Amino acid sequence: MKQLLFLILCIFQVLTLKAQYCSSTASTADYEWIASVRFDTRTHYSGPSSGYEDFYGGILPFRAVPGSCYNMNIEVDYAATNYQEYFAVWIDLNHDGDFFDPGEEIFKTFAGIVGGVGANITIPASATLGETRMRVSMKYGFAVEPCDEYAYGEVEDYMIQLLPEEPTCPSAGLSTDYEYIKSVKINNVDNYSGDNGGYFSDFCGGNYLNMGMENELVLEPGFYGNPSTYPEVWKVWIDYNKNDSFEDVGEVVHISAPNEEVEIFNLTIPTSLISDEMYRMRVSMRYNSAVTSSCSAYSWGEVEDYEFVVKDPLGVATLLQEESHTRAFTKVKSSRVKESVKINPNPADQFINISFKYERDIPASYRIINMQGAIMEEKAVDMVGEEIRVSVHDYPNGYYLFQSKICDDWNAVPFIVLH
Ligand SMILES: [Ca+2]
Ligand SMILES: [Ca+2]
Ligand SMILES: [Ca+2]
Ligand SMILES: [Ca+2]
Repeated sequence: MKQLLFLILCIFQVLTLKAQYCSSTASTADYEWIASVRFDTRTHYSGPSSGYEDFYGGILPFRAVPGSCYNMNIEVDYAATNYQEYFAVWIDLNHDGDFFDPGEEIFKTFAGIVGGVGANITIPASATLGETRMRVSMKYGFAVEPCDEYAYGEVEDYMIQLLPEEPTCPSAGLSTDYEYIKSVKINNVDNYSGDNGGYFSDFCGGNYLNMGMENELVLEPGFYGNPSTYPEVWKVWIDYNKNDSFEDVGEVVHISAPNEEVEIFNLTIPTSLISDEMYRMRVSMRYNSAVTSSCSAYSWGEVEDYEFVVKDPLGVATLLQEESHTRAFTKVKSSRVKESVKINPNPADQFINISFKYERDIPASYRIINMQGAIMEEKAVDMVGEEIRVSVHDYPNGYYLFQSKICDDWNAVPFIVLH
């Protein structure tokens, strides 16, 4: 019986030998640690550890198609002091249990960096498809190696799936003989592509969309023949819920009329998106009529896929995180006047309730302004402790300020309208 157990143990060891990667760890991650790793559209957040964290198999894996470019970002948190850190990322491209083969060191810094680090990464086209290990290391003071054991920092291991093709459904124009997508400009980042024969993607273009503000998109067609132009219908999707489909409710963000000109429109993104995360956008241009499905192939035109990071210049995410339902302040105006304002719900869809209280019976007024400074609503109030309900159902999605005025002194509480 003992011999049989020994034999089983030996077989088990042989089977698992392939996955015996060298260990690597910091002695402590108490002072600085890897707080998040973003690869393409997936982000994994974590806290400090004992110096090493193994997320291989425990979480949704990262994904990549060998030969394609992806954006990667590593964020650091510090307990108190901000130190200079060195970073590196390895992927076991040939699945042989080490990180030492050519090209497996996919990213490395040789200078100390305070805060996070980002990079565009192209996985070599020769990588073996399937699940493999990715090691992300951060070390205080010196460049880091794959099997390093050192004092301060953190090592995190992940699974990455190397796929034969993008998980999002394919879509393309079958001919660009007459028209193609020339460029897609997103907030001043000009993604010029020219004629790509029906499909083009670029996930490393450095595109961004701002939360809580309007974003300008400029879609430019290209035509052959002089002076020929043709009516084109543009359709734009965003995979807001990151399920590799553009077919969910609300994911069509723009459809144009048939148009021979440059198509320009403003886009407001939901504040439910997560700042600093990456989302995928599909742009299709089809001759004369809108494409029905985001997954179709059609005769004339072109499809382009992009990714953008969500930026939050107004601090909308912080606002939502801090007070998800009610935004309030209480301020002592003087020894005699105390004012408080509470707004809910926030974000609002149809209306906001404002509890607007001040302790003395003096004239006061309020107004609501949008981010361009236009006054949406203005009113005098003459009661102490007034409850106000304001309809916002025709307000565009975005960020607004409720301003109250007592004794010529303005105060502002921001709120969000999201339909
Ligand atoms: Ca961590
Ligand atoms: Ca290897
Ligand atoms: Ca193109
Ligand atoms: Ca989706």
